[in-house]
Amino acid sequence: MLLTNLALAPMTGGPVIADGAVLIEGGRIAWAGQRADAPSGEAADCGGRLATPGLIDCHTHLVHAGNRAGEFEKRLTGVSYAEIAKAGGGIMSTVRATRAADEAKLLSQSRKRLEALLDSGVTTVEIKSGYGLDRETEKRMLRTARVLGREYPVDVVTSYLGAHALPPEFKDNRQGYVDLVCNDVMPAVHAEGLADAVDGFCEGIAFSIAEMEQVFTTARKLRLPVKLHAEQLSNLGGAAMAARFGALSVDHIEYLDETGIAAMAKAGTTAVLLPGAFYYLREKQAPPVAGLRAAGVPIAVATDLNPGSSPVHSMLTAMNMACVLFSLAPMEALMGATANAARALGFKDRGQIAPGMKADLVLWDVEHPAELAYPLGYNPLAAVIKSGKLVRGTLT
Ligand code: DI6
Ligand code: FE
Repeated sequence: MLLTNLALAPMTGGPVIADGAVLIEGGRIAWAGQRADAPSGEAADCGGRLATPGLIDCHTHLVHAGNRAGEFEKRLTGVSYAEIAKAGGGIMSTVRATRAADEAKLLSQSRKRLEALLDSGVTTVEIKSGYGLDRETEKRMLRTARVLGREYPVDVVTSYLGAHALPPEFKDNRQGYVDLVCNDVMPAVHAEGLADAVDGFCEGIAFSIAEMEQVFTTARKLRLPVKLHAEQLSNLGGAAMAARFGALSVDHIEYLDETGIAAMAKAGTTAVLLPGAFYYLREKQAPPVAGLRAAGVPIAVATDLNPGSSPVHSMLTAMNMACVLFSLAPMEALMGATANAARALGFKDRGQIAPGMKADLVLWDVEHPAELAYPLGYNPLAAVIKSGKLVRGTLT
């Protein structure tokens, strides 16, 4: 299939191609470039729309049960996210709801969230566990994520986030829980092929550096790549520790310092910015974007779609927030939602419009890519091509 008469944002480092064409063969991009140079053959006219790589949301907690709008009301009266967590709300409130939900209920609630996310042009999504904290519920969450990947035209990659919060049954036995994560649940989800990576939350209200090191050491033994929620509310040095384990990404990083940036640059770790959480928690300290740029650390952007700190269901919204709140350039935000998000997930076969890449493309009714990150609540999506197949909209 040859697509012509489209502007191309290839996200390969090259410029936007005003009058481009893309040849798709066998679910892959066979050729991309100026229309004048296109191979001959039957062509579909795309009406001058802009084509970007399919968007990649590299950090979500979209499989969960329940709702935390009540906490939103509390936070608006001045109670902090950390205070709510300490009082047994926050993540634990979603853990209770998720433990109580069977697979059918988890699926039906999660489908609606995924459908919203797909409306924003997402063709690959990462989904974490972490609201079960016991073996069976963690497995149920990850199984649900796998089912969603079969039901919808999207590639789902999963992360086991056992080290998300300390479950109440281990309240006086932190090491007992870390042992459960390392010796029981992680090997179990790995054995069933349910986890593509291992994640953790390194924070005063969650797990320490020493605890996360144990989790990552086990992940390394199982050859599972790691990533970390770090330096979100304070600077514990989690980013540098994760970089020592060759982490794919370190996420949030509002409080990241120069040492952490240097460690990430050296390890080739991607920085994942989650402006939705920053927005909802009304954080004051923005991540060190200038330092990341200067050190050459790739910057990705994700929704962090979760019921507490970031009920954001659109990659376009996350891109907008990354521009407005963190001063990313619109093209940087798009890079963060495509090529750099692919890196954050360890993919080399997507996130760019280039020969050999998966043919995951979105066509937009815009003239320039900056228009994608500019409006809020407006969706210029015109068509989605997933693995070479038109799965939404029309080509012209
Ligand atoms: N950081 C986050 O942004 C999510 N988890 C985490 O470790 C939020 C989880 C929640 O509030 O439910
Ligand atoms: Fe998160």
